[in-house]
Amino acid sequence: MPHALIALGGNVGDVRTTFRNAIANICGMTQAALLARSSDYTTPPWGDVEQAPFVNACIEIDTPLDPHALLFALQKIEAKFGRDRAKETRWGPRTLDLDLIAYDDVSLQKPELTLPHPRLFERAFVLVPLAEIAPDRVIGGRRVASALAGLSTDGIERLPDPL
Ligand code: A4P
Ligand code: MG
Repeated sequence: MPHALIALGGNVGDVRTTFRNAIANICGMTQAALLARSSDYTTPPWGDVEQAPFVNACIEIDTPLDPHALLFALQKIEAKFGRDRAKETRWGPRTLDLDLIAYDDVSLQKPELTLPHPRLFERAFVLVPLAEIAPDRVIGGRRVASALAGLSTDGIERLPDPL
């Protein structure tokens, strides 16, 4: 089955509990098996908006859904966990953001779905958890661990595993 890498982020509410429940929903709604899950990390907010620190993590799944159907399912899950795009600003606070980072070696350049994720290599908050589960994966011609080596990871800290 195809493999997909998904980045999770959030900075409103009990984000780590949201992640746990959202991952269960992802597996249920996309008929996916969870192949890997990174630790959770606290990360300084990225972008122009003044806001609380984020929690970020990454997972790898295999799923029979095609990329568009998978993204649609991820957006439904975001909404289920309180995300309301109509009320938020771009790069602003949110309960749950699910970004599709890569889907096998598929390359797509559509506004509603760009693969691999277009801003992946600018973002240590994605690459740090990704490098924990897939350091040697080559995405868009770049090895994850090498791409991370070129970015600052200041302020990013691994959170202890929950009991
Ligand atoms: N879209 C296109 N390609 C993709 C893809 N590969 N995966 C489209 C997911 N979505 C994709 O997304 C906007 C549109 O992108 C969607 O309609 C989708 O069809 P969105 O999730 O509604 O908007 P967004 O999340 O505000 O935009 P974006 O660019 O995903 O923003 P970010 O950067 O994810 O923004 N700082 C830290 N430390 N950690 C964070 O997680 N997150 C943000 C949020 C800002 N700062 C952060 C973090
Ligand atoms: Mg997003």
